[in-house]
Amino acid sequence: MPKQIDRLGDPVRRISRRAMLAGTAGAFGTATLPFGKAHARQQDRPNVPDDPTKVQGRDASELGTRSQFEQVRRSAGRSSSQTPHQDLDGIITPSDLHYERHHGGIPEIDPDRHSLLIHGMVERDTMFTVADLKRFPSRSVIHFMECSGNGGRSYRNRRTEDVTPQQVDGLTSTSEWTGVPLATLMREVGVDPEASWILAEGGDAAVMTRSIPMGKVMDDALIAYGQNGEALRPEQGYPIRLFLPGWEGSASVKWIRRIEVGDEAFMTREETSKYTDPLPDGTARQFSFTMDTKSIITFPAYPDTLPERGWWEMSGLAWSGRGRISRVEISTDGGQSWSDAELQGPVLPICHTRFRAAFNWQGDETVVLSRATDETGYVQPTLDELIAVRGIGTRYHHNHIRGCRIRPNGSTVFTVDA
Ligand SMILES: Nc1nc2c(c(=O)[nH]1)N[C@H]1C(S)=C(S)[C@@H](COP(=O)(O)O)O[C@H]1N2
Ligand SMILES: [Mo]
Repeated sequence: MPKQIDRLGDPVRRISRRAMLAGTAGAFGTATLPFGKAHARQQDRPNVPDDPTKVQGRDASELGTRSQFEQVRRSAGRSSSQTPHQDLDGIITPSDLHYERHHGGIPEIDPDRHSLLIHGMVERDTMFTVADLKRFPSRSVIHFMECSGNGGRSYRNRRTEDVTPQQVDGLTSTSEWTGVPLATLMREVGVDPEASWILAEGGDAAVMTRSIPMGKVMDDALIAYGQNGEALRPEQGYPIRLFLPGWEGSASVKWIRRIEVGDEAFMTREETSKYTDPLPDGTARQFSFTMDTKSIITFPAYPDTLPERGWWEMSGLAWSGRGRISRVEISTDGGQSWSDAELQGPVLPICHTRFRAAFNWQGDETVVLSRATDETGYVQPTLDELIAVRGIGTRYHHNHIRGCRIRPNGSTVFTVDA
């Protein structure tokens, strides 16, 4: 096996044979690495004992922390923050790195004073406290959630760019969500058989409101209070949020406080002025809830530099709002030919799925791309194919093929084109 992939998927921390023979490999690899990954530069690395077996280790503690060598961070603006996909393995996003998007800031909510009112076309208008909700049979599911604005900067601007996977596509994350199925609550309040939509309202300063069709409500909508085994983070909607598997993040109303049941869509500002896609023919795509199949390459990606030719292992994430990922293909010639990547288990429906593929970089200018297919047969489109049907005016649902250009000196830049 070529030496570059002897530490699979993590060539950054690879200890080179040359360095080992010369005795220059430190405890964390060679001094020439890392390439902008989330590891402190060699010179400002924390001090550790030369031989950890000769000193008593640190005591137990009430709250764990990451190794001081792991400097993973969201990239945060005022109203959103992005998951550092280039620094993560597997499929679960640590809760403190789950992306955030909020229109009115993160409210401070006392769970003992928070409740969910369900009213309208129901037999019994009912107010549920958070404690009431936790008495119902719970359900845990592992799903991605993605903001429909994710990837927008690569739709409007097709130049190759110095942007990381986090900066382009960091508005998607995967968690285990625990809560009570909304269908259970609907049966509890006696929903009118004629009802066809609900209005979901958040308890934040934005008072975010979205209309959700009854089919989704009764299918797999969740009133979630748990995230990755603990309470929701405040950023994710503490103490309760709506969670709609596979649908654009904006419909999963956080800090949910009210559900009104009706027989038509409520036409809130979030589905008229926003979250609606203008099409080239002057019409608009409204209630475009489902997140289409997409994949991103997380290694190699800007600012990675491949220090030498030979075998490298590409890695990335693929997901679909319609079900399981069935196939990911990679191209190393800008999309002229494709070959299957390996899907790394678990491969769950409506969930980030890790893929890997070895490729032999010969030192030429090379464009690597990934293309995902889901179990319904939907194939991730090229940017040209997407623009042909959606036009350039749309601000949402940018799931086109993307990847990176590797230059002859090994440096990389983001690209959507050959
Ligand atoms: N109450 C409320 N819910 C909200 C929002 C908001 O601003 N207020 N933002 C929405 C948007 S646009 C997205 S993409 C998701 C983001 O969820 P997250 O912050 O848990 O990742 O929440 C949605 N739910
Ligand atoms: Mo969003």
